[in-house]
Amino acid sequence: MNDITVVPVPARVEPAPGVTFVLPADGVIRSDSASAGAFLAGALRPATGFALPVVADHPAPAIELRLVASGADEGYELDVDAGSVVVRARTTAGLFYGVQTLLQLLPSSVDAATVQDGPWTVPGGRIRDEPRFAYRGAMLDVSRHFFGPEVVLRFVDELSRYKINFLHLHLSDDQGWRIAIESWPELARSGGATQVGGGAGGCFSQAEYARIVAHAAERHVTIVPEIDLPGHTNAALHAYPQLNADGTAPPAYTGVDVGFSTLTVGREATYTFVQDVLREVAALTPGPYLHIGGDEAQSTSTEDYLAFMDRVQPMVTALGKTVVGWHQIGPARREPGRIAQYWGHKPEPDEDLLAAIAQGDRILLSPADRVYLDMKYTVDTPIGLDWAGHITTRTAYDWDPAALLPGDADVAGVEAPLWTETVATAADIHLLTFPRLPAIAEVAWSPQAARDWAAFRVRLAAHGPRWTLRGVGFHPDPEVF
Ligand code: TNX
Repeated sequence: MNDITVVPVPARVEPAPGVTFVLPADGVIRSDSASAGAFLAGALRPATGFALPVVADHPAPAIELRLVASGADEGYELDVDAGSVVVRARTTAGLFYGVQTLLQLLPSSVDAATVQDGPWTVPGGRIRDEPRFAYRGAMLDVSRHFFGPEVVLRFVDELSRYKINFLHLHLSDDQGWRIAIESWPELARSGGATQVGGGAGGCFSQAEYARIVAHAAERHVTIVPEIDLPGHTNAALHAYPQLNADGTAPPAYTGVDVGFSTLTVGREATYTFVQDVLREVAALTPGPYLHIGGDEAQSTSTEDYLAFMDRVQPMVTALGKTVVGWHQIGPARREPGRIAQYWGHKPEPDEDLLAAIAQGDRILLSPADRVYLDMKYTVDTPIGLDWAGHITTRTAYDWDPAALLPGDADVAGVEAPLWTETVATAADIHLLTFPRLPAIAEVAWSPQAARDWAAFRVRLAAHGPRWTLRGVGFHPDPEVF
């Protein structure tokens, strides 16, 4: 295990020099979790061509997934000797992460979709691993450009390989509404019919959203839906004239400006609308969080903003969910457990962030100059923005989440947002996401003391061939490859 290329790097690795496990063609997987066993077998069968039956009981299994009584929430132990591989974890999430590590210990050809030559070797030794942060997230903006369920499912597959456990979907913005709401059907029909540049847009049906939630859950990824309020609401205002103070719907918006739209804080219709939307979205979402945006409400007065949030945040709590908002929500009276998502990029402390910290919010770190996946890598990147600077893979990797905020901040974790003003295709998503997202996954998962750029870039480079086998394009960052 000396030269293993696992990303994120495990907390502890003890190599057993000279010891190698070779997966036998007639190997059996014994698993205490049917889902974890099936997932592992499903990942191994295409490239190995082996049958790899999954059973609950076997005297000499090649690979064993064992649920045990102790261990961290998402932690696991992986023991590899000449005769067997054993993963031990207290939770099925832990088993899943052990399985992801095991897949990365096998030759990269294991990621091929068709049968390849072995031998299917795993270096001997022991790994003991657990995450640094409980929240390890990515965000996809499906509003500026719409991406259908298949693209999102593939995105989830890739995230989960790097032990990312939350996918935040930015489901509404000025340019498009992306989740069908049965009580307000024009949101999907008319609010969803546009996107940046004037394309046809689209909108998830509730069944499609539920399919994304279920597919993600199988990979231990929790969906965090965002309905951005009270700004970023032109698509809703366009769909429903009665949400507008003068009763007139604004035209659809296909540009990339921000800050021009707002719900009308003094109108009752606004709260009927918000309540209905949050109720339906909460009912479709098994995860604990409902993200209500709150950013860039530049057309809402401060007084109106606070009044709006005073009314809307308790709705989220009453629906049994925990409020998440962009850090501008900081001055608004908090609900229990609230998370404020920090997306600043300036060295000086942000007043809204400080208000959130002072109220005791948990802080989710999305510093725009480190983890905004929509920033260009360099001036030559063909798509992307640059308002927070250029972000090379090294910039995304080389920082410590504990050192970013004042010492009393309660850091929930790290999330990398991909805004899609300039992102129109799955290939565009891949270009901006790889290799930066795996770098950020390591920031969120691995202990700071186990991380170091020089070693990381070597491990990361080994993933290029795997992405190619899986049909994932990536930026060939010259500092890595
Ligand atoms: C800021 S980050 C925004 C988004 C844009 C993004 C582009 C945040 C909460 N708001 O509306 O898409 O910049 O990088």
